[in-house]
Amino acid sequence: MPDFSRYLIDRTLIMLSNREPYEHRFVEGVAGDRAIEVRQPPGGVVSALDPTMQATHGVWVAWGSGSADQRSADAEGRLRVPPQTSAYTLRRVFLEPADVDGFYLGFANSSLWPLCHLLVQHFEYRDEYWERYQSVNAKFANVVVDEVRRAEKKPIVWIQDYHFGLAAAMIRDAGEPLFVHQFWHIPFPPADILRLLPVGVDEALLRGLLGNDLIEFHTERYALNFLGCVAEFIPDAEIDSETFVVRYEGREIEVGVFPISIDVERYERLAAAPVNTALAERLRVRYAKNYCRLGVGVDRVDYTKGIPERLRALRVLWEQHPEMRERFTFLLVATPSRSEISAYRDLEEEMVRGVLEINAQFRTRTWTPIVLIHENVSAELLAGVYRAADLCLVSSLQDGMNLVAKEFVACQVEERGVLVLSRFTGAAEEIDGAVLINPFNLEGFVEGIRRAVNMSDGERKVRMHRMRTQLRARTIFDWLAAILLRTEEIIAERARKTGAA
Ligand code: ADQ
Repeated sequence: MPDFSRYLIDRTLIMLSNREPYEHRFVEGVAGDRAIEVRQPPGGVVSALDPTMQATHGVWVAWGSGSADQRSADAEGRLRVPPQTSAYTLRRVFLEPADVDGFYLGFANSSLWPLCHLLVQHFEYRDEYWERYQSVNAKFANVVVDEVRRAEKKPIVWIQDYHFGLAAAMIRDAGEPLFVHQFWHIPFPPADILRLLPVGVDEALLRGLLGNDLIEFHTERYALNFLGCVAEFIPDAEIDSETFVVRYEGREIEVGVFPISIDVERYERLAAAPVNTALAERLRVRYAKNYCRLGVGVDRVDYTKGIPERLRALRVLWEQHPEMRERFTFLLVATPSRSEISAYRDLEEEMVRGVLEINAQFRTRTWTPIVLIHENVSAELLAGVYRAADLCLVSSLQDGMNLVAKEFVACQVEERGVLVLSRFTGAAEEIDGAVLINPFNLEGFVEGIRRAVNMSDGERKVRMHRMRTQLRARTIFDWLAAILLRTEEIIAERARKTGAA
């Protein structure tokens, strides 16, 4: 990991995200008493940003979602983390159940999430959602402004994701001198989709984002979509399409492309650990014996991930190509997600039903086509699963980046696996060496799986080796360094300009 303390030397970094880096929960003790447990929620982004915060001693503002979060913080929701080293401040913001419903489950995940993924059939809008999104954004923005005022050094605010589309402008309105930037982790939709929001809501969201000095996306496609939306809805903004700079309210806002990645070394290390060498061996003995190939899929159960489409392709594969029966087993590791939303519950049911039906249709005495592990498994275990696999199926209908694809590549220490990757992921625009598929094109998808199953050992190795070399050159720490460097450059360029003026 690079030394991040060389960035932000004379700055205080104030991070804003919905998920917090440390969560306190009440757990049942052995004697039936209640104990408090602290844990770091899983996910690559938090685990990459946490060391940066530790190195730069900033403040992280986030929703205090754990059952013992309030108990573990002071009256203002502040505490020092990580528990062992107290390197930086976590400032928790507590939400009412109605806030969680309207802001998080409502506008963020039932309105914006489907729109950004172009899956308009799941789009649901209510005024109540929008009102809560505004009030919760204002609540977080006020807390950030409070931290800005307390900061010992000049503040840089870094906002994560689509939960806080309005926060940048709200923070700027407080009038403090600061630099604000925001990473948008999911796709950004074209104007024709954004306008499914009521008139005025689309515009308010864009004006909120234009409160930033820099807005970061994974791919140029999303950056161009954002600029297209600004061109259509914000007549008083002027766009320089060469430099991706927007001039608005007397300021310049830069739109940048920074594809996210993973902690490659960590996944390589996990995959190569003796315990995973043994696990991969056991999985292969069990599911990939006698020339049988093992495929894997690893997903949060979300309608953007194309799980029913993948199951349909597998069914057709085994139906139309009987020689694939007993030659190819698929391990599906799927963790439930956002189960409060009915579309997600329906999808869980559809997935489980689909697996049962396929297994009933094709199972033999010695072979089960699909093995479903229906839970959240540890990164350690995932690494073993990725290592054991001959192919990984990523079938997202739309996906900002897709970290599963990169994790699979990192864990393929024997360079045997084939990545079958939806062309609608950000990863597909970056990774060179995958078998690209379109999950909406059933025949093409089936053909892609067949190609991966039948691919020669030589071609597998060449492709995987190429992907691994690319991935090592672009880790999550390179992503982070590129963003921190660009913010420093913009700040320096501005200082020069104002100095010259
Ligand atoms: P997500 O939609 O959550 O993130 P993704 O990039 O696929 O999507 O990451 C999912 C993470 O969850 C991976 O680290 C994976 O290992 C883990 N995971 C999935 N299923 C799991 C299981 N059953 N058990 C344990 N862990 C599991 C959003 C955007 C993405 C973007 C990321 C980062 O939607 O497009 O890549 O942010 O910017």
